[in-house]
Amino acid sequence: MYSLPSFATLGAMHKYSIFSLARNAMGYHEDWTEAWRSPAPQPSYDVVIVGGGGHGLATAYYLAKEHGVTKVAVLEKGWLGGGNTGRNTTIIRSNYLWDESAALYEKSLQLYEGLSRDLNYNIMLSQRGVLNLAHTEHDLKEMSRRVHAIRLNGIDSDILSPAQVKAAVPIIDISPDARYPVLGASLQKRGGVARHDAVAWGFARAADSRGVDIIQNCEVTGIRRQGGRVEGVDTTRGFIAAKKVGVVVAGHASVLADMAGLRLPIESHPLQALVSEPIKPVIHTVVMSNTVHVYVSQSDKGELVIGAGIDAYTSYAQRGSFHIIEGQMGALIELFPIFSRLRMLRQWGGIVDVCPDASPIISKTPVEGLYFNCGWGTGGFKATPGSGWVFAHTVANDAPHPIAAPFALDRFTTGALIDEHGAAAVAH
Ligand code: FAD
Ligand code: PYC
Repeated sequence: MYSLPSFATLGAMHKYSIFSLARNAMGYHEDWTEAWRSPAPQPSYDVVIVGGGGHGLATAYYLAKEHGVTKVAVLEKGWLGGGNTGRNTTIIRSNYLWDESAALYEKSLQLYEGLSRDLNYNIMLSQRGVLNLAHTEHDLKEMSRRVHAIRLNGIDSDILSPAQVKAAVPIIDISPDARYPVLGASLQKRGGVARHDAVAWGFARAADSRGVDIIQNCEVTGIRRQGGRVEGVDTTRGFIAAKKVGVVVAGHASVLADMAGLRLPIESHPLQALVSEPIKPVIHTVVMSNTVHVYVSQSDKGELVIGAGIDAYTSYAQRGSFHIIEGQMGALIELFPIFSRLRMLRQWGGIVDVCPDASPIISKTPVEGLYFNCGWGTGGFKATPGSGWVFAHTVANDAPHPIAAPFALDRFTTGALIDEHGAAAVAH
């Protein structure tokens, strides 16, 4: 049977932990094994991936694992995951409207479900469910259409009554005279959150162990082409030749496309988020409302993670405007009056590249050997493994993976757009 430790034992344990903390702080950690190497760039590679976010690292990992392509470098201008991968609010789900998107995002969710084991790295996937609220009759009809379409694709999706929403989230205000009355919600139970940096670090470590060179502080400043073919990239660490170049730079896809003489149908916008001071667990699922432009979940540290839609103007500044925060906090407090006295801790922004149909581009380009994976807008974290999986196939085979084929650039000339504005769940 467990017996309580004596005061003397507690004192000794306390001293031990202070000693151990001090020892680690003073340099004991110096002998830790690196999670990945930091090699100097080689003169040439079979594949150079530009962008060391989750998508670029996942692409490199699956190139090595699934296609045996290991002479690969990932070039990152800053630090791994310092772009949108480390700035997002970590929501994962696959409740998209159209068949093409369902296949892509569901593949990704399934990869997420086995990712900690595959990478041997805990990405802290928490399938706590994602609720999308309906506030009007129109929302209810739209929600019902979506839930049926999602189910027809074999993906889990349920409709909840206001009472069921209240049971799932007791602190929400569902009174009929509320400013934004809750008339119902859709729920994807398999949706949830994962630790964003862990996803980047897990992919980085696993790619490195298969021979991929991960090179940080290496900005690509030019894409060289000879005639119709890519030759390599100019970087702040010199020219690097490559048979193939995959560009995966989230908010800077147009900048990189310009280097190759291409134009993409993309607008770049700030998207911001913020967290509150930590509090005891009060919200056990993810709650989103597209109508009022706010969503919230609670982190393992207890902070509320809160976001809104994009800032509507185009910009490369990684911050957002105050009026968006004001609107999102107003909406949050209408839905959750209990949060009215909560203090906010910090706010940040990222740049999201948005296509006219709110769907990504995963594509070959008119330049032979040059590929783009971009335009994930506000919703690419959930797609990280799936995006890497299909893009690795596209790059390795110089032909789109069947799941990626509908997301090629030619849809902007054929008109076969995949309009997912509604599924974005945050306005863009
Ligand atoms: P990034 O992580 O941005 O990686 C691209 C990398 O390219 C960057 O590290 C950058 O430094 C590098 N780079 C750029 N230019 C160069 C260059 N010239 N040379 C070398 N490297 C370069 N999605 C969801 O699914 N769920 C969410 O809850 C969610 N919330 C979000 C909240 C916010 C506030 C933001 C900003 C985004 C959110 N997203 C969400 C979207 C999601 O974060 C992105 O779609 C996704 O992380 C993109 O991953 P990535 O690897 O393509 O991009
Ligand atoms: O795509 O689920 C999403 C999302 C949530 C917040 C930002 N994007």
